[in-house]
Amino acid sequence: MKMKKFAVVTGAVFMVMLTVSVVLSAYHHEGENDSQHFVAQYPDKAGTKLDHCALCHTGGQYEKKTDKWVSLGSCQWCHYSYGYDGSGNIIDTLNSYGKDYLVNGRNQSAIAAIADMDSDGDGYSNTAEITAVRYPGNANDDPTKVPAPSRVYTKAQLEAMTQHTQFLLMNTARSGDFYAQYTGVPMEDLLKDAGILSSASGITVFAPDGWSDYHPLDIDADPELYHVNGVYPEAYYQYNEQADTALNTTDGWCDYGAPSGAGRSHLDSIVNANGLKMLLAFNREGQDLEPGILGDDNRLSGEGPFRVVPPQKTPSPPDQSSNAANQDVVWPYDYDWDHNAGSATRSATIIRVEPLPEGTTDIDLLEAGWEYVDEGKIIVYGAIADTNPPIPDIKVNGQDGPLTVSKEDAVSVTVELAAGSRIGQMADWWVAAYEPAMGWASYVHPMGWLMQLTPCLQLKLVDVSPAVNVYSGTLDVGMYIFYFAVDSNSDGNPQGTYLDSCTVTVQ
Ligand SMILES: [Ca+2]
Ligand SMILES: [Ca+2]
Ligand SMILES: [Ca+2]
Ligand SMILES: [Ca+2]
Repeated sequence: MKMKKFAVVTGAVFMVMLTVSVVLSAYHHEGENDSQHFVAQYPDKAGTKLDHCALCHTGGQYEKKTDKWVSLGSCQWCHYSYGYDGSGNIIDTLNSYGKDYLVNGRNQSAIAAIADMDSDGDGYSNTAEITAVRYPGNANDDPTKVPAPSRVYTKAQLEAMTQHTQFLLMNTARSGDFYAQYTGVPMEDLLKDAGILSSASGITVFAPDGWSDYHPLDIDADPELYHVNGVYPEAYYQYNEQADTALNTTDGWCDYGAPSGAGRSHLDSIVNANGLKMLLAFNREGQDLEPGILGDDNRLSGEGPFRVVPPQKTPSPPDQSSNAANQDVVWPYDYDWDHNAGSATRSATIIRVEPLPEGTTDIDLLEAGWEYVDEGKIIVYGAIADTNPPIPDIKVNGQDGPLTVSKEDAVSVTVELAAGSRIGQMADWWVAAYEPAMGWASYVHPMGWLMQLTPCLQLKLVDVSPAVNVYSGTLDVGMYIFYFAVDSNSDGNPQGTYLDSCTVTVQ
């Protein structure tokens, strides 16, 4: 089974009940009481990221082809491994918290009974994690991490950016195909605007119906992975009367009726200024994309306000739907043809830039966001610039340095920290000095100065203000560099992720 098929497969067992008015929680299955049990026990956690399948269900990977693994979020993984017909084993989809809940009776009492356990073994009790809105069944999420940097874009902001328009084939595997002209912002440009980090490797796009799709930044050999950066191959317009739904109403499969297709003939070159790109589109044929709505049948109708539009990596004609009975046609369904529309996420509201920076966790919006569909917003988070990073400040005698003092002069070293976005993140704290003849010395709380490089503290980051004195006295002749740094981890090794220094020459 291929990942792209989840977009269109729906079934009776996993009917999803959603209302547009529900802001964040939004993904509860009809006839299922587990979320109610959780919210009854933790009423203030309604609508948070914990009020979601991912509380008890795990994500997973499946081998799409030899040595090619595809990662799925909790919703897709459950549907993949349990199946829409419920033929799989539901227990395989549970995380450690979900298993504890099941074993203890799968009711509200079970939620209470497992409160003091540490289901995922990350050192924090289930209650401590839930209180901090961290997943009790995911050891990679815990109260010592802070939400990753994020940036919300409104439609007006995107429209103010340099726009790109392209005409292309949207080839589906099992629905109808069509040619269309989309306008939007190239995904590559949007990520640059968000301050994408050099450590980033790809993005995962989420829609509020639980759909997600991964895109690497750079071109990948896997034909189903559509890359973010650069241009895609140019294509020819592929017209055939048998395929044309306007002429063949019985089993035609391609809609050639878009205004942007007028006047084109079979095998005409499709020319797009600046080429074909992965687009975050908000406009089709000059019209705003129609916002997505989830129908009673669990089908998303509409594609807006934002849709990811990846061109074909290997241009092909539109092929017949795999569902069509009549495959004796000019372009029958071909599994190996490029079905780019299957990775064209509709109603995208969240773009996670992978991997999350060290010390951070998912923001409290994952796999949610109907509100954003209504408001015309999209959030980009993860490996992007932090606009509010920690700012350590070290001063000698009230100065940032460099400065020169006499060996008879009293020297006072003070530190101050604005924790910024990392407030609450567990960190190594470093207060250290280096002098070539002396080597390293560290201020280690509460002992004082030691002649080695040792963390001052391992503690969650907090604001330190007003400044705290860490050294008072004279210094021998030499050239000292005093450092104050905090890390994005607490591994006991110095990274100096956020660092300030002050140089003092003692004569
Ligand atoms: Ca835990
Ligand atoms: Ca955890
Ligand atoms: Ca097709
Ligand atoms: Ca460290």
